[in-house]
Amino acid sequence: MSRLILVLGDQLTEEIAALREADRGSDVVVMAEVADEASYVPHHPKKIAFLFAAMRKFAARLKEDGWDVRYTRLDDDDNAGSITGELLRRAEETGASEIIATEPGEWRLIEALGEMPLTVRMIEDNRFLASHAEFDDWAEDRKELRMEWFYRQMRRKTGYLMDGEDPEGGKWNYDHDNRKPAPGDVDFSGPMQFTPDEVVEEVLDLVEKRFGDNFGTLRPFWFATEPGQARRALSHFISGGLAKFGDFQDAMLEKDNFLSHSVLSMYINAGLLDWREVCDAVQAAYDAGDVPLNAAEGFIRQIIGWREYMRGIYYREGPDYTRRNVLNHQRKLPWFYWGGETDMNCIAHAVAETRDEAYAHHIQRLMVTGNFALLAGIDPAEVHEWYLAVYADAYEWVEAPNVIGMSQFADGGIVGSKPYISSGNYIAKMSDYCGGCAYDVKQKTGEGACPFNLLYWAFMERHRERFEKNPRMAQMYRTWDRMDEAKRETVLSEAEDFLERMSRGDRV
Ligand code: FAD
Ligand code: DLZ
Ligand code: SF4
Repeated sequence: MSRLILVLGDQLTEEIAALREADRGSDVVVMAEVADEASYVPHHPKKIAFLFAAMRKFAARLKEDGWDVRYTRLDDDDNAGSITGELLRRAEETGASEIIATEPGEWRLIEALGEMPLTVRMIEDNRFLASHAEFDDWAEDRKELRMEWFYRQMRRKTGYLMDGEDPEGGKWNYDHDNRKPAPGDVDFSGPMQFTPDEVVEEVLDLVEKRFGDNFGTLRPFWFATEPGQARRALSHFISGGLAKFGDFQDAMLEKDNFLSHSVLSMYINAGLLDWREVCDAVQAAYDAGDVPLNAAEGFIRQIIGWREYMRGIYYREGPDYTRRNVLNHQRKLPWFYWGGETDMNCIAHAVAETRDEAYAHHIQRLMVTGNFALLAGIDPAEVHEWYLAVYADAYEWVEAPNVIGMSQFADGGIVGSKPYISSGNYIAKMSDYCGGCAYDVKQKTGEGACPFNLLYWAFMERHRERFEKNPRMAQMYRTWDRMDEAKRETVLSEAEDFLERMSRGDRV
């Protein structure tokens, strides 16, 4: 009897675990565009279009290769509306009683599959370097799960940038060389862009009709939607962007949305590119002498370090991770995250880029929108939903540890040893946003003072009990305590006033 092989929208590779277990002669592949997946958060239209187009093309390739693929389009009359509904419908149609699935990247779907009235065999996703067991082994009995130690293990395991037992160049991590402020301009032309073909155009029309009101601009649409294109985007980055990736990894420029970032995460996460292929290409560029060590190491660390580590945390911490809120932050996410107006140029710029591209680079996510949400005491569940919705690369397994853990410290310090907070100074140093801002980054209080400056100290004071003893924050508490008392009171009351005005919906 045939079995159903589930392939989800972010599992688009012939190498995916469930397909490797399947029998091309007798099993039936199930793929479905469904309303539930497209609307459990209001995804950016570009994200939906990217996945639907890539799914349709993948299904066509499988069919050409001789698979029996049952593909449901969003507007098909008999579309059951959910992944589990589609599986049930296909089970009835084919008489199959067993489903083979690759473990989904969100607990929500893992649980739904687990509750189905059919036998579901869930196989761990094989697209990662570290299995759950390996991560748990590493994490077991450690007091702190710091990424750096996990990363070193992954370097040894893969042999990337290794000189025998030692790291290439003598150091494991060149992060300190990767914090150069924004240059005047960058000579990388940005990610490779692709003209929509017929399949993509058809999907764009559908998405426009069904999701046109979601936050985010659909057209122009330039993403790769098949592996060959994604590979070309990778080569383009390796030859044009990688060399500068290290130096300007943390920089932000108003007129350049991408700087030297690869813009490959959406392709890697959806299965169009394999992490190994990406890292091999980086290692080869380094071996050929085309890129410096700090660039190659910085990039490889993001993939075999941060990316793998985040996944490990998500599955280890379990389904309640997205509801953690140790700082008890309750404020609603301000309207300007969804495109409302704000005078804060850094936020306005990061949100506009997010709206236009379904993309913002790491430091914009962490030190602009993330930093502000944390300083302003926004409910981390709302912050999490926003990030999950607006970025083309967002699935909970990678988004939640970045947001709940790294960015909002809502997990109490599992991912980070201290919260990622900064006043306006950091943004002024790393970007050119402050020059064009209605606020003055140098001003600490009074009319026109940068809100980050006020909120930074208000956050420190609000959470004194938790962070005062943190050795990495003690110096800042000493600076705050040395300030004149009247000034401290002014800072706190102006911060409070700012937050009240923001929550009332005034333009801030
Ligand atoms: P590059 O800067 O070129 O980095 C290279 C690759 O490294 C990326 O493609 C990605 O695969 C990997 N990578 C880098 N940093 C991380 C990280 N912290 N965690 C996991 N992988 C990483 N990444 C996602 O893939 N999906 C998300 O939903 C997501 N949400 C985030 C939310 C917040 C608040 C923060 C601070 C970070 C988030 N990240 C997320 C991580 C990172 O910002 C993105 O991976 C990166 O910006 C993608 O752009 P890029 O491909 O140009 O990356
Ligand atoms: C994100 C997404 C969207 C928008 N739509 C679909 C879909 O219609 N069908 C599908 O199989 N997958 C979709 N996805 C990706 C899933 O939401 C993703 O597989 C889970 O969140 C687990 O990572
Ligand atoms: Fe952002 Fe403050 Fe700079 Fe304005 S002055 S761009 S609010 S950091």
